[in-house]
Amino acid sequence: MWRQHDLAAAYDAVIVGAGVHGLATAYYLAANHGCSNIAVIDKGYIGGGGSGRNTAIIRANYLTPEGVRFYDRSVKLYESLAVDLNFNVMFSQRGHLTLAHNDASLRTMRWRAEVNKLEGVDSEVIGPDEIKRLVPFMDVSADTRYPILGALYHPPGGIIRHDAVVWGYARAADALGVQIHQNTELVGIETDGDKVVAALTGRGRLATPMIVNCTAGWGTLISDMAGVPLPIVTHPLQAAVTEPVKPFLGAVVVSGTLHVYVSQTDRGELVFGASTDQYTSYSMRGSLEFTEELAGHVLELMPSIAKLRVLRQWAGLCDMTPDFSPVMGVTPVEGFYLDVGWGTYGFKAGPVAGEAMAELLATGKTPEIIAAFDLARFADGRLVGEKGAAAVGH
Ligand code: PYC
Repeated sequence: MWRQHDLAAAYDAVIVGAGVHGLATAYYLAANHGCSNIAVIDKGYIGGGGSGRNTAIIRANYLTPEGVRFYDRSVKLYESLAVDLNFNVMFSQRGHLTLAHNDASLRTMRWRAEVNKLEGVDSEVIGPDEIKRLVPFMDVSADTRYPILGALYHPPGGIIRHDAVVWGYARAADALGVQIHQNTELVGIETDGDKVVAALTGRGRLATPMIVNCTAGWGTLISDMAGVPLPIVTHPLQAAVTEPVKPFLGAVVVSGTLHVYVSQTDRGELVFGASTDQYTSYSMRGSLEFTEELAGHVLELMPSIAKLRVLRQWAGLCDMTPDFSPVMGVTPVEGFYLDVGWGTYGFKAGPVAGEAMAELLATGKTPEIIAAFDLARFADGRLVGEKGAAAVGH
């Protein structure tokens, strides 16, 4: 799939983080701009961080025009990814439903639907009868504790095989000459004045004029190495998967009120997630509290699966920004670039983030599609508030 290399003394760019963001950036640098003297380094293994831990939901039904345009480009890239990478990424656009159980969330769904439509994204608010047609087992009657008043329905949304995405990018980037170095930890960033000159790794010094921070969880620690503090706090987000059962759940179903989202994999397992853990931590362990709370919420939504057994649970790390939008682009340190702060949205943005970061590195110009996500917005008061588009309670 990809080769092992000795570390070279110098690279045109060093990308930190071999998840979907880092590998996609490397791939598009090589594929779109002919730059392949690039090292992607990771302290662990390919896709071992957020890329292997998310619940693989892809969607573009965001709240702000900037967010909708950005994630829609990602959905489009995902749609052609299997062909582009010659690797089956199993993208299943089975539709995405965000349930509203009260007037306030129905209003937000209407708002999102209108912004989506204005940006050419297929989303609409539907009522209980239509929800029942799409998800027949769902109790849409008025007798439940949290009656379902409607939902934001987003037909292009769905799920993907997240490991395949990471492996596909790694394989394609490798074939174009990019070097991937696993078990290679960044331990420092050498600067000359305000300019990057080298990435210092546990395995040696890599001379380079460009370093891209494509990490999740450790985004702030890497940026601190360059002297660029970030307004980010890190929270674990847990998820769980059940034993497989016959296919019965077509769409992805999200309920912000009940703090639960669920989809059924092609193997028949139900993949569940809930809210981020309330404490900041770098822990990626599951907890009993989470499973108990999740089970309570799930049973409010789907009482009929009470006997289903949980196979395993895990956690990933979410770098939360004040406005729930990422931090992308240049920094005050020349040659140090950011692709961080993904909160709970990172995996779905991988392709568009990679494409845009590659363009920035290759041309020196910030692409319009990421201009709103710059670091300077926090000082300037230009926040891009995406909290209302979260699947996850916070
Ligand atoms: O934004 O769809 C989402 C999501 C689901 C789980 C975490 N984020």
